[in-house]
Amino acid sequence: MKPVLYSFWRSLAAWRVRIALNIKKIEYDLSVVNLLEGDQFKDSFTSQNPEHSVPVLQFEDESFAQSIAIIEYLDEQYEGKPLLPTDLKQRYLCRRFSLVSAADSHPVIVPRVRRLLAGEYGFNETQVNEFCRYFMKRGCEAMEKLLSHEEYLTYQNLGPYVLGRDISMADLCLIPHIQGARNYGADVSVYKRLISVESALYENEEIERAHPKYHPGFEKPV
Ligand SMILES: N[C@@H](CCC(=O)N[C@@H](CS)C(=O)NCC(=O)O)C(=O)O
Repeated sequence: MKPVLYSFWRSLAAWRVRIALNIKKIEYDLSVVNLLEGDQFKDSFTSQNPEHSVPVLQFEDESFAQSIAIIEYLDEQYEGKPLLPTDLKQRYLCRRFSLVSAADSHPVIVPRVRRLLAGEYGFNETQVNEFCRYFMKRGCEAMEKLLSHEEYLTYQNLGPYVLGRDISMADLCLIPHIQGARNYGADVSVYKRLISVESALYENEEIERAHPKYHPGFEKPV
């Protein structure tokens, strides 16, 4: 039986996991959780994830949540292309880069934060979008700078991805982050290193296929 990924087209965290599943060649079914219509609060979903968030990856009677934890689980459980490097220093660099988006920028732009800003603190739509753009740009700036640090440059010189020759979890975090920044109106063309890695990544079918434009319910961001 195929696993089921609970996902939403706009979710950056679910996007990371779709790429991971594609790279590991794990076939899955998609179940759409419409975060803008409050599907994450339905009892049927809350029993899967009390955090009311996607992604959730369900294997028969076991459910997994938290994109980074899921990616690491898939990497340890499944053969095929690795999602994290085996070298310990490189693994650290991979996690460090990933967490710039997954731990420090993305968590403050999710629907629950946007709802709180608008509902409790009186932010209008423009202010909410400015807030999100600020944090997504901060993430881009940090990632761009990291890529020019010597420890990342050593690997960058070997290939087109964050850690050189092989796609890793760091790339799985970079792809959604850049698009998320664009969605909030950030001019990402200034992040030359990020854009160069992003272009190289989209040449891979596993990456292209995970794009939200192929996700049921996709709406082009305005
Ligand atoms: N740290 C979590 C973040 C999960 C998360 O917040 N997902 C967002 C979509 S990207 C969500 O479902 N939000 C629902 C809400 O905020 O109401 C992960 O990486 O999986």
